[in-house]
Amino acid sequence: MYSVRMRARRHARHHSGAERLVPGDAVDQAAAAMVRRAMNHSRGRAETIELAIEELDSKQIEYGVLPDVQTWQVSDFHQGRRAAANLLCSLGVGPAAVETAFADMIRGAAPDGGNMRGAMLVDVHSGCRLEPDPARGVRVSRMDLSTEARRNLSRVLQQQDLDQETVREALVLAAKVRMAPGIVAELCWSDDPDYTAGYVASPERGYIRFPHLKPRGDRRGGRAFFVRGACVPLNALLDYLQLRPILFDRVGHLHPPQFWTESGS
Ligand code: WAQ
Ligand code: MG
Repeated sequence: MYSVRMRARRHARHHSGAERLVPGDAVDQAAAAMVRRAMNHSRGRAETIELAIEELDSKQIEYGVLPDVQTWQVSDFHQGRRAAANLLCSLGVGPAAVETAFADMIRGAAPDGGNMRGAMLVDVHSGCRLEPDPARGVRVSRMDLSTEARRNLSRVLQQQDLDQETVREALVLAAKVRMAPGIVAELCWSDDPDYTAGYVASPERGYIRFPHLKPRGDRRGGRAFFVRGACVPLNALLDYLQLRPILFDRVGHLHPPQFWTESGS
């Protein structure tokens, strides 16, 4: 198996990235698809594109199952953010951590107000950011779907018109993150100006989507991984997220969408 990673920059900032785990005979295709994506992106055309292709020992590859998926319908991004914040609290993420994550992602989580290339790590209790480089963040890689799981996932997602690359990729990333040591939850919304949906994923409740977590046209997006910072050594967590290869060969359930109500659901 090979790890194929892409990162692109534009105007001296993070533009887009992608990561796959594919057999040797699919490397060229995967790389070409990534280049195509960076060149035809809703954020504009990339100015520099870097590809990294590495062979991995297939004995090291672990297998996993994707989370269950559910959409919580919300009327706008204000309501979406309230719903996501409530859910995070119910999962054990403390108020300071929820506050840090939302404030930073709304402002642009990198120190210059731009998007980070990766995710921030937020301590569930103190709300402090723990990632070593707050401009770069932590980039999760070396995860993908098996060929069969990709087919099954498409079939499942089609039932609710969700079979898009954005959704499939987010699910795979969230699936790896929720298996990480010390992770309580993840909050994400896209940096794509036309894509307003986001999610909260957790070991406990799976992948819960919100159709609106930001206003349309907003180019800011990001990810926050909420961690029990006192319980796991940071290096073990970083190694897991960046280096451990995981192939998801089983899909979870797709639950019917639900309307979120202010009183809590
Ligand atoms: N590792 C860590 N952080 C990442 C990674 C990664 N591999 N890829 C992206 N990020 C961070 C980075 O800060 C991006 O700016 C931000 O996440 C958003 O990335 O169910 O499209 O690829 O409808 O724009 C979620 C909803 C879509 C899907 C998420 O994220 C659904 C999305 P994007
Ligand atoms: Mg994006």
